[in-house]
Amino acid sequence: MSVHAAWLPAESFVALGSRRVLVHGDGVDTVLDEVTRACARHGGQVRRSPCGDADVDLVLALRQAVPLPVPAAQAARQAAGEPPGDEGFVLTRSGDVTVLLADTPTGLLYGLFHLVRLGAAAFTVDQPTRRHRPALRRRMLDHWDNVSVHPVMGQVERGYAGGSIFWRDGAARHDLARIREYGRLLAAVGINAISVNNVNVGPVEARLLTDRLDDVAEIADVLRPYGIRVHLSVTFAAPVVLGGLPTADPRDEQVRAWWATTTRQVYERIGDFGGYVVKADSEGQPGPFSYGRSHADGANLLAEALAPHGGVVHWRAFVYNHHQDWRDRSTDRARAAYDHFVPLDGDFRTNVVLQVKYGPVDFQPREPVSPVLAAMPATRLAMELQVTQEYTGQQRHVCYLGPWWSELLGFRPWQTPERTVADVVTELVAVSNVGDDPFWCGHPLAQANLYAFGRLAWDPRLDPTAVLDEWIDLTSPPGSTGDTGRVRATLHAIMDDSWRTYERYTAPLGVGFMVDPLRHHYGPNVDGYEYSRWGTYHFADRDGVGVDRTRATGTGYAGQYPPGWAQVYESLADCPDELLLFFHHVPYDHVLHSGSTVIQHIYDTHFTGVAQVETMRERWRQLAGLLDQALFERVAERLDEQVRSATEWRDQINTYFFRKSGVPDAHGRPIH
Ligand code: BDP
Repeated sequence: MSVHAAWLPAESFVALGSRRVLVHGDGVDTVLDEVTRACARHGGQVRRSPCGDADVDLVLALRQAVPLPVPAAQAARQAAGEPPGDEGFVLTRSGDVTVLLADTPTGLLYGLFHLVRLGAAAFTVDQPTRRHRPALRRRMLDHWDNVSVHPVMGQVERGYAGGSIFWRDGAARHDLARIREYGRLLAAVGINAISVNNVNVGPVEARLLTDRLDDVAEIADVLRPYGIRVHLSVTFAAPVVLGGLPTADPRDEQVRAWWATTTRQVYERIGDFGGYVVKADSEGQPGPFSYGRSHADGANLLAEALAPHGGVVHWRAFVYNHHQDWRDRSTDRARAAYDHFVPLDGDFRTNVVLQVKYGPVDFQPREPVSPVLAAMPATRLAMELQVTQEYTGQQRHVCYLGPWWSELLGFRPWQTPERTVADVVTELVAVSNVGDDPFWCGHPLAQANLYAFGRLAWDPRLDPTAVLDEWIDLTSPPGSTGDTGRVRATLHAIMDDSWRTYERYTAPLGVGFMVDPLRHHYGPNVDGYEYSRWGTYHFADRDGVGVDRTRATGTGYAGQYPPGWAQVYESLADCPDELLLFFHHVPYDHVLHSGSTVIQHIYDTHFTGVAQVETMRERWRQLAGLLDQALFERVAERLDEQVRSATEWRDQINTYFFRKSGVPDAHGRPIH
């Protein structure tokens, strides 16, 4: 089976490729290559300036390049005003000419893909001069790809789309065509950084920093033309495991010298290398705690080595004790990131980016926004999302996450209209969902999550439903053969609300987890983590369920928020229903804002959730014959599994809570 074009099939270039296009400026080879291919296919003409002929439909030009050959482009330059910046572009249309100006080749490439999104409208509708710029400066994907196959986690940790596109069985794949195609897809949604190996760094992966650096350089060379910089996950113990030093203590002079030299060598090979990603003192990874040092000491050590070369260190805030005593209720994993990092605010060097998971626990389908994001004004912050669907159905379930991310980005920590999470963070990072699967993401519809991540990182205020529409339009959808109106309506009906549907049939009211540890977080196991040391509990008994995180009687976690939210979350009367069990332990007959009791809500949402998945499957079946057959079958088969799995969730959750509470369903549906 060939690799699917995802959101850049040749057809999406029709409007652009059938015009007379002038490309102007130096170093714009990627744009030129895209335009040349599009025109060759769709009958247009490409010109490269300088050329005397001003008779064109579209000008793509670097703003500073002189002379601008076409009067319309000169006028556009005058009208453009302030420079669009490193990655921005200015689009305008006057008379019969569409003009796109940028300051850099990458800005021009982003502009070109913007034109592809606009399609025919870019050439028919008068566009007022408009400057486009990304809201966030770095938009990054972390690949949790192992070079060597990990005995438990496989080639890609939490990967559900086949093997890695970079590595196979301990070596680089050198599949440069595939990596190039990936670079195109990412550039088309504005992603400008990737990290190419797992945050849990094994012995082979550690060597990417030193004797295996050529493999990283090869990837960087292929992605550079698409404006993407490559980063590496490194182990904090590198000076010991690679350098043969007796210690990795951040205050040790030899350790500092080792990082400085090693980093210099990286930059000699990869001049635009992005920097390091570090998971330290977390889930068994080494870190500064072993030497009695703080995470600021640890992060600053690497930042100091990277600073002369313009690199950054992404230091992950996912630090907690995974050997807790479940019987001791005074510890709470949700508190950990704040407790570890907030006291260090102001101590990090300016090229440290603290990478904070969106919620305080671990990529759950519903969690409150991490309070760390509102508590470190003197630190550069990135919010970390999970595009790979570890806890949201593992790319066997349809779960469009755009609405969830949009909610997280729009959260207002101080309850004032002007400052959202998107205003506080300087970047957005996500764990990738891509593998060597022909549809890229295992589930063809999971491509929409990758697409939405990039688009929301570029502009967090975009409406996620409109973003989905863009994706449908550009993919048409992947492999569709006709009746796009019907296909579009059906995809919206299936996907728009699919995250909330997933939430309905899984763990209720924000309590989280309840996933099966043995099946790697897939499917239900209500008590799967209840008596383990990982620190994710629901405390269900015959009287009630939920975690008391109030200051008065619970773990005090709610007190980590600015006063407004602390009050809302602590108050049983005000706490939003969807987070009730995250913050409170309540009896089963507690009445929600919705008017339902907790127990009846559990039953109702689980029955509704499954019915909705059955409807999704029905809707999909009605598209038979309208889509590429392989794609149709892939989705159909996954929807069968989603129905099976959702039913399993419903039955286990409902039965569990019926047996604990003894309260029957008000509507008499079968629960055993
Ligand atoms: C957890 C995953 C684990 C990751 C960890 C992390 O289960 O595989 O290593 O996150 O973010 O959710 O480091």
